[in-house]
Amino acid sequence: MKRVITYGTFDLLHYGHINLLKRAKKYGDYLIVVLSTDEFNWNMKQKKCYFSYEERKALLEAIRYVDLVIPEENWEQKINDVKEYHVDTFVMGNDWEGKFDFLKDYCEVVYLPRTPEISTTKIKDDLLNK
Ligand code: C2G
Repeated sequence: MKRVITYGTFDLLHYGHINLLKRAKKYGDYLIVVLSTDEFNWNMKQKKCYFSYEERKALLEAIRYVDLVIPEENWEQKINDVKEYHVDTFVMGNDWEGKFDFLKDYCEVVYLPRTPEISTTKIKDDLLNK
C-alpha cells in the first residue's frame, strides 16, 4: 500500500482544496490529511478559522479521496509523521514549492500547481462585495 500525506487548514473548504486532495490521492492508495488545529492556526499561522478543527475534520472525512485525518499541532512534526505513518509521498500545493525539501531524505516530495482562481480570501471578499 502506497501512503500519501498532505497538510493544511482547509477553511473554508472549496474546490481548490478538493482538486489538491484528488491529485494527491493519485500518488498512492491511502491519503493522510494532517489538519491544522485551531491553536496552531492562530498561534503559528495567524489564521482565525471560520470552522472549528472538529468541523473541518468532519468535512475532510466526508471526501472520498481522504482516508485519515490527524492533527497538525506544530511546524516540526512532519518528519515524525512521515516515519510514524510509513509515508511514501508528501504532497503540497506549489505555494509551498521548496519549503519542505528536507523531507526528501524520508519520502518523495511533490508540489502540485494550485487551483489559481479560488481562495478563501476571494470567497470572503466576493461575499462582502455582493
Ligand atoms: N490549495 C490549492 N489551490 C487553492 C488553495 C489551496 O491547491 N486554490 C492547496 C494548498 O496549496 C495546500 C492545500 O490546498 O496544499 C491546503 O491549503 P491551505 O488550507 O491554505 O493550507 P495552508 O494554510 O497553506 O497550510 O504545514 C503546512 C501547512 O499546514 C499548510
